[in-house]
Amino acid sequence: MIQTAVRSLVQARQRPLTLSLRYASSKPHSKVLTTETMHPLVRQMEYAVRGALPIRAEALQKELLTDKTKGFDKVVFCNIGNPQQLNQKPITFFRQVASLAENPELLTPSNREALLKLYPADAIARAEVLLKHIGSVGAYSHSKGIHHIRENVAKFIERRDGFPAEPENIFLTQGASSGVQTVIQILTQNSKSGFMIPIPQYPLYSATLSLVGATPVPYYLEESHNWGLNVDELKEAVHKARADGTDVRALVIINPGNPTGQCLSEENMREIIDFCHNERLVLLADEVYQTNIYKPKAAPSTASKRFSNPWAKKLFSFHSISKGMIGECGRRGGYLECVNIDPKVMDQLYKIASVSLCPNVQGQIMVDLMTNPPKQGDESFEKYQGEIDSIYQSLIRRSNKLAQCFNSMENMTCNEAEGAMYLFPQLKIPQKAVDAAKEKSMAPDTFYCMAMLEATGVCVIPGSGFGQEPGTWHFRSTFLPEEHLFDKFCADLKGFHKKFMDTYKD
Ligand code: DCS
Repeated sequence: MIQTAVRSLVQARQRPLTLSLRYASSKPHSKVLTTETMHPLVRQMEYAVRGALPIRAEALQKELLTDKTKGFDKVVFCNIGNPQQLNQKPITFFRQVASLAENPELLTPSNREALLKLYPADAIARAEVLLKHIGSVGAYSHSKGIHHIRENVAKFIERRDGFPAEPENIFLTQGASSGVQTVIQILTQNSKSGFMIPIPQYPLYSATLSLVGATPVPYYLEESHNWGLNVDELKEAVHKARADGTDVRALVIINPGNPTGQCLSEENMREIIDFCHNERLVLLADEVYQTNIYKPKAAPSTASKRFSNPWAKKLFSFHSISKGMIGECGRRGGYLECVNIDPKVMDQLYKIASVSLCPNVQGQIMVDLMTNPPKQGDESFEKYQGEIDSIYQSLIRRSNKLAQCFNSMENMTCNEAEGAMYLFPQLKIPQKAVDAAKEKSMAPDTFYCMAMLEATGVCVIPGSGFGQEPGTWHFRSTFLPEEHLFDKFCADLKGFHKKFMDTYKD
């Protein structure tokens, strides 16, 4: 009796399974997910920093394990601003605190004597304070990020700009990228929603706009004025787009610029704020390179001026642990500050942040350290400051050296970097090379960069990935290869360039 009941129960449970199997087998070749049936906006999206060139570079890296005949033994990834990939050393104090937070066992009183032989007392104290507020780094935090760290970010903004900032208006994010993506998402009402973006631009913007189906409204930076931003160009771009029916609602400013490296003067910044106010635009200020400033247009006292409260009217500003002298790209930390944003929209932002639960906690710890580093008089201050200065000075030397190298080449001109981590030289590509590129169905700048990669192992990104004036050709290279390898790096680029130009001479 019991056996019969069990059998009929089992049969009842099996029935839907048998049915679904039969259904699946009646359509053996129809795949549910193909590139034809996937989301078309995802398929169309492009992101050059990890596009065709880096994909070939990764394959090349594998080939180099067995093929020793290429004339170089490694790929140099200058396609991405990823300093620690090219052996930049992490800031010691930051890693000390992070490692203690990761392994709180080390902080137990019985270990203290041994611990003090390995860690300075201020790193131990910082880790203890952080853990008091965090609990465990393995736990979800508040969706906006740990309140104590947001307080430290607010104090940092206040010290930097001289105006109060509100921890409640700050969201800690997974790098600046996720903050940018969220803000673009909430500003996009429909496909007519327009975002002014610089050309050239960092393709996070074009990629995200194409993902959400919004309309990019390009404005061009002036290469002949060291990639400066002319407000008349902004006015022309917004009026033209509105006349074409685009609902332009935001302006993206990248300062210092990527890929162009320019720094805005304070006067320029004020003009931009007035422009946003007059045109009813929300300002998206991407300031991830705010400490990578080498030759600012502004006087030194105002060079550190950032878009902030109460200067800017409606503003989202982004910062990151990936850049500066920190370069902790892989930890994915950053913050988004919202200034004068409607409280109900802030609630919606909080709702979106909650869907992802929280930014990763180790990234949040790095944001704490970036915004609240050792101070004068602290045990770790000198070492910290020494490490920051040494990376900073080396970046200046390397950027100058690479700019000189590019400017010494035939058919190439390059503006010096006022900031950031990149150079964006312009190339005159001979007609023969343009024809050869066409035969391979490549843009001429991609053809040049591919030839450089195959000849030297150096991976850079063609200008078409960032946008450029039609008819001009560029590429972007970081100046992050290690300083002791830099002369060889420059010599390899020069050698390649000469051969390329000789091969395709008109
Ligand atoms: N904004 C700008 C201007 C950037 O250059 C980058 C990264 C980001 C935001 C996002 O960085 P995080 O998400 O890591 O904070 N720059 C990419 C680039 O061009 N090279 O490296 C990464």
